[in-house]
Amino acid sequence: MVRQAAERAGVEMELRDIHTDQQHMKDLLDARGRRTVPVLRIDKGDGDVQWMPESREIMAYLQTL
Ligand SMILES: N[C@@H](CCC(=O)N[C@@H](CS)C(=O)NCC(=O)O)C(=O)O
Repeated sequence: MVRQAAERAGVEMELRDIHTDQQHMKDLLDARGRRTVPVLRIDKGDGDVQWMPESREIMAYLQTL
């Protein structure tokens, strides 16, 4: 659903699969302490990175871009 919302919003994003990439799994666990997905990793470009969980919240955010 999140991927479809991103496509509808015309937002390009890198897809990271924690089940096929152990580094992505580690990054998620380091950031969130849990492996629940989806999580949107927002790189603000100034060194600040936000990890946004919850598909509904992510989809709402994508619509603001
Ligand atoms: N309320 C969350 C539910 C997320 C959720 O249940 N994710 C599942 C996969 S669809 C998951 O990551 N389960 C494994 C776990 O929580 O460790 C959302 O809508 O994003």
